[in-house]
Amino acid sequence: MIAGVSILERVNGPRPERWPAFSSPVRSTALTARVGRVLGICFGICFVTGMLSYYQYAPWSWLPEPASPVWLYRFTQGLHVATGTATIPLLLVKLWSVYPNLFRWPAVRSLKHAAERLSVFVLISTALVQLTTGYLNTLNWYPWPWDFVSVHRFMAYVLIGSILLHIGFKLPDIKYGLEAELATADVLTEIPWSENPLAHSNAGDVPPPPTPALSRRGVLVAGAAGIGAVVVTSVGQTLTPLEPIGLLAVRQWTKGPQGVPVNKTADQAGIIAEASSGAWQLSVAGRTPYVLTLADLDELAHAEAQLPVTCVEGWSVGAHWRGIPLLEVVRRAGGDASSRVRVVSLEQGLYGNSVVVGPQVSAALLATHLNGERLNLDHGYPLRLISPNRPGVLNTKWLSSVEVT
Ligand SMILES: Nc1nc2c(c(=O)[nH]1)N[C@H]1C(S)=C(S)[C@@H](COP(=O)(O)O)O[C@H]1N2
Ligand SMILES: [Mo]
Repeated sequence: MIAGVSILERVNGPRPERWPAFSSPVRSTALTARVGRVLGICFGICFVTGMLSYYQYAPWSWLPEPASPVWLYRFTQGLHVATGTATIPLLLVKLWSVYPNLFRWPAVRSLKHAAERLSVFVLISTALVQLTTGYLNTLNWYPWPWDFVSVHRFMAYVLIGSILLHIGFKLPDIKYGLEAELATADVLTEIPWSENPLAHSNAGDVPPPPTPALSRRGVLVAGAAGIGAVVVTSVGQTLTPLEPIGLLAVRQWTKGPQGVPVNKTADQAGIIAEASSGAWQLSVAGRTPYVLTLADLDELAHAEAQLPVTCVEGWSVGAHWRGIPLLEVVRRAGGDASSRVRVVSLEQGLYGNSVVVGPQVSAALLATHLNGERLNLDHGYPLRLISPNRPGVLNTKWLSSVEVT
């Protein structure tokens, strides 16, 4: 204490007029800053992996996505969904650690403070919407009228911008909080609050109740356990050995034909009659157009590959494929490895076609067999595209034609 000014007042400035009437000894800048650091890292990973995923939908022509390592997208998208899921409980802990600030009075103390509050408001509201809708998306549930993909992307920019602003505003607090040691409640009750440098509480310098409570470490451990539980029970949808405990894993390899989950069934796509017809043909357009019949497929399907199916929604599973190298089909049409190839499904609409360029042209298969069996109708019988290091949504099922340009 220097002339009646507490450490807190020196760090925080003079006391506001009214303080919240509740507090917890566990809340502190030290806790908030540590949780915030992990949260920031998760948001960062989620943002970068999300942008990588968007890139797959519209790569620049001079920078097509590489075909190897084949598992790269599986890794980045699994990470995207796992960090996004972990962020939900993390954000709740972070909000809990600071929410008494909402009740401080006066609510706005300066122009800078008003700007800071506004950026926090944007940050929290965007984060809550982004995380909830993102999580519902992994459940394959879209209970809203807007286009998920573009809104998710737009909100990601707003979110990352407001996070950077928030970090900028809070830099002194962050620095202080990370340098301050995490104390236990016992320590806090032994030292008079006003003299305890660790008592730099976000809730204001209200003395904590003198009762022993959960320690700050306890909060961290409980938070980590909660996050761990959420992640471990959902990540089985991509880390397949964890599938048996995948309580929150929506798609599981054991719950689909041929050991691979199905996103859209042949019935849902409305193509059962056409796809299972004996008169099915693949028409190949190019300098030398031709058609392939069911019998031709059997003759040509000699290539094998181990390639994962990776859904943007976060599930993925490794699979063994047999089929015709796409490049062979392209060459026969007069194209080569530098051709631009459009693969079209019997199913019309959003996911009914996929463009293959760059290294993918030489790496992709037109698959007839999955895990040792002829393709199940739900997996794209009689012929589907399967390409490495790409979102599942680009691996069109139930092909009807291939266009080589
Ligand atoms: N024609 C067509 N192909 C499609 C889809 C689709 O809806 N229609 N879904 C895609 C999506 S989102 C994924 S994740 C993969 C999943 O393949 P699977 O259903 O064989 O597991 O198929 C892709 N191919
Ligand atoms: Mo998907």
